[in-house]
Amino acid sequence: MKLAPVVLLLLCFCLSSCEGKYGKRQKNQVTKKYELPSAPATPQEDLVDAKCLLKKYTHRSCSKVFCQPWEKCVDGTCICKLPYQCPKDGTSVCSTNGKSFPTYCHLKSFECLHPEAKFLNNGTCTAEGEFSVSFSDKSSDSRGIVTVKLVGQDKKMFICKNNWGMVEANVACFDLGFQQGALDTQGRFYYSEDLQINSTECLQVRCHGFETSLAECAFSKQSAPGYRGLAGVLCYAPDADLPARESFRCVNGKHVPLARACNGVNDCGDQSDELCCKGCQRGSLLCKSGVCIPNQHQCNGEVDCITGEDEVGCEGSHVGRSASSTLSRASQDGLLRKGAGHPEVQEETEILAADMDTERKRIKSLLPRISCGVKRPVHTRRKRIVGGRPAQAGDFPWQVAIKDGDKINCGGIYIGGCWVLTAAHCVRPSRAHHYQVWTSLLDWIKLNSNIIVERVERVIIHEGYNGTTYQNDIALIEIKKRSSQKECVFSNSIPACVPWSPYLFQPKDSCIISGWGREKDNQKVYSLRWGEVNLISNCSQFYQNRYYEKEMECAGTADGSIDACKGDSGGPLVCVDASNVTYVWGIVSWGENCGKPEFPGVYTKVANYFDWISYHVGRPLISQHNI
Ligand code: 4AZ
Repeated sequence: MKLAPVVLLLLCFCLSSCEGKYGKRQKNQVTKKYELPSAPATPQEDLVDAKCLLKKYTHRSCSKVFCQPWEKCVDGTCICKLPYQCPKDGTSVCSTNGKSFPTYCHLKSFECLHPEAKFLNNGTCTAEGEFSVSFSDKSSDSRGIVTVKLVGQDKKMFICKNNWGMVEANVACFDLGFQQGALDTQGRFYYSEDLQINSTECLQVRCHGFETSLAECAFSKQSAPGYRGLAGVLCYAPDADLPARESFRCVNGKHVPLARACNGVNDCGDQSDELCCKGCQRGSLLCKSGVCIPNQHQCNGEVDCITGEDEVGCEGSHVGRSASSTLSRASQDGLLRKGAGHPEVQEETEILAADMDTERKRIKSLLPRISCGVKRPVHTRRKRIVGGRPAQAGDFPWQVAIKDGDKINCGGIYIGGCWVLTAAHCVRPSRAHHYQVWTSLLDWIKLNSNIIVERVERVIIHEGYNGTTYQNDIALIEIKKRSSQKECVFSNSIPACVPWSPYLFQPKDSCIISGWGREKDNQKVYSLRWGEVNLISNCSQFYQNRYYEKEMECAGTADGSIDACKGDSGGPLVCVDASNVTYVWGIVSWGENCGKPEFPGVYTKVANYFDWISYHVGRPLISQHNI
């Protein structure tokens, strides 16, 4: 596969006001600071979560968004994969600087590792007469009508205004070396005589936002509606005139009008205007994680919200899907196709370029995936802890019991491989050989036949565990392998997924606790019981100076009727996402009494310990996305 066919020219026809004002290839730009106004609040300001903005999230913050297939999520940031970590399967591509790569993933991985190399123009590949990409550096300014040139052809082509938005404009400016992308897609552009806008055709371009060159976007030819229908762009320069008020300061230093924050469009270029939202403007959808995505991304066959809800209930609706699949077929054929454009566009169109967005999705589908949090389809009779209900076989396939000598004193959660998660206050490394891990146990008076008893290899307690405050109340149990086996076989168990982001679930979400712990009146319980509790925000009000927001989670019911109690410790608080995937959101840790509404149960917030867990068990075992 070859990259798209363009030489991009940004032609500037300026009034005196823009002469010499904007530099190109801006690297470390210094910008004037326009902070969010403190008062009065505008409607857009109400949509933005100011506390969240302090965390400076961008398109590379994998607690808010998925990483690209050529990146992996490490410590909350998408970092570049090495090229060998890309799937091998694919077609070779020629980059904008003439370098040949075995696949598009290899190209993007290289570009991610060496962003400066894009402008070196040191390669030799030219995509063998089909389409190749190069870049003209004639322009010395930052605004103009965008034109592209097919390699091997003299004719310049214009971009249609139709479908030209900030996402495309940002890509055009990145292509030209403006690191902060575009300031605007509109503007008064002046047309030189020698531009010869007499073409009857323009190119409609469609980008996704991850591209750094227009050549990676999808192009289709359309009949041109005159020069007013042609796309222009004003690339962002640090001294661009913007009113100090009513502007949003992007993490990359660019300022965009506040009216464009939380509208689903990545105006900043680093997505920082869409990642800290309490609500979204019309035309966009609010993910539970506080991210606004464009409506077109809903039900497009690709999950955009880390919480998964944009692809739920999509049967029969295919918003935005048909366009990309049409383009993909064209690109895979390597053909110019007549009449196969976007369905909303009536004109006859001609597909010109390989569709790298489709290629990106294909690469994504080839990445290894782990299996966790999805139960086998058993017919569970919802037959119906403190106030809980009895569990049926297969209801909690991640639940284990930890036996110390004769007594079951704690629960645990199977997370895959040889690993069980529990509370630090449940176990001691020196007693490892005394422990047994029981799986599939339902009732420890009437033992079921499929119970498997495992011995313990070692116990790892969090180094920050404090037995007085219950901070970092988390531990890992490594199960002993059977002498004949290389792996641990938890044949009846299914691992719960380990949450990689604190934004996967929110206060008021309903989650489930399970265990063999005591009833409210301290009555002993022999069968596994479960109950539904809600995540509770602001738990310091119940446990002043004892509750640590970042490390702990509170959950309960308004009347306190359902709660964890003595003996449930170390067991799971699980939450299920929109795609029906179960996560171990908490570990039963502590609480004042049991079943009192003014004292909810306190849980270790597992998402806070993703990196600690992955350090011990290995990232590939628990990483659901982009290992
Ligand atoms: C315990 O002693 C315990 N109500 C666990 C959870 C709670 C209280 C006590 C929460 O293991």
